[in-house]
Amino acid sequence: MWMRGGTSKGGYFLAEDLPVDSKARDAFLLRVMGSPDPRQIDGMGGADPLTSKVAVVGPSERDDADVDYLFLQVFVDQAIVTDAQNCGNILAGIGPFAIERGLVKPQGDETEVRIFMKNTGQTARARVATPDGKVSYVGDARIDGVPGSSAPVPITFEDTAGSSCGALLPTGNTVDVIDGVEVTLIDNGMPVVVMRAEDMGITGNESREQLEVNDDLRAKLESIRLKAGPMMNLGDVSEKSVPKMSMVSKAQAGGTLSTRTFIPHRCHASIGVLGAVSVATAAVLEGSPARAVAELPEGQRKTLSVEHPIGEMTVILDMDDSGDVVSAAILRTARKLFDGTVFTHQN
Ligand code: NQM
Repeated sequence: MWMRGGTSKGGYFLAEDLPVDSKARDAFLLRVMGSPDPRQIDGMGGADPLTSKVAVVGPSERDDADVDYLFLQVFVDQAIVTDAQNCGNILAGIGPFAIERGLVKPQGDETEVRIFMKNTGQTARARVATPDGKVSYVGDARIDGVPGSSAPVPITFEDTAGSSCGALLPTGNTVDVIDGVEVTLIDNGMPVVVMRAEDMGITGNESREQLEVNDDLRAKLESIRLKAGPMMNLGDVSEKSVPKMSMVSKAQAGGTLSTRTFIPHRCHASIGVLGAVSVATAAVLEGSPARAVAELPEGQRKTLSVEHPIGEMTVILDMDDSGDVVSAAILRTARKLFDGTVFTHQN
């Protein structure tokens, strides 16, 4: 099934339909997407990392989950398929897909689907509109980066700290300095290097297109990223799509702060879901580069508006008495686009 999940798009497969051997599976998925090729002309991919994504879904054997979800990023212009990152946007389609495929039975007007995210070993809870016992994609929820409105898919994360790096702050520090730039190396669901835009020589108001042609910036970001990888317990990240690189500045539209994020070699059209959760979490850490530019609301439940090139993403953080983030929630939407057979004509 081809679905839009949040601001991403990709192929959703039942685990049982894919080769068990990961080499064979990856070769199959490269053919499906038409990679490696910058245009992905011989496949389903949309010539953008945000539209070259795959979800593998199956029933879960865990007591705390209904389905298991493995996310795979299929690189556009390299023959790489990686499970080294999770994806919170594609996650938005998992609940609807699981119900459509009969893995979860609809329960009344709204069905909760508990999803075990295999990439990071953590769980998310998604609520899916199921009036009349069927998934509905129609509704009033709007998210920036997607035209029109759809049924809401609220998603809650409770245990995302240290998803890939082993700890929220893998170096134990709120601030590290790499190549002379102050950074927060953080993982609240997605490993992200958070730094001030001005320290990278940009204002933070630039468009995706302007940033993507800034070769000097790209080189500086990649140098920091390759050094950050081992510091974040991610090892050599030269062929990985993490950590993401998020440059923050003061909000420009009344939000909490503004972001421009490389994922990691293309600039994100907006920002990833778990990427935004990690940046929002960095913004509440006293002394961090993100805290310095953020306008934070009061209270233990904080609604943070993370601005990005084409709008904002709202992240709701619940904090405990000591100021630690205990859960995060976001609103996404998803839409079934196509259900059918994909051909690979593989020799
Ligand atoms: O951070 C893009 C996206 C993502 C990932 C990326 C995501 C997340 O927007 O949870 O959703 O950072 O590669 O789909």
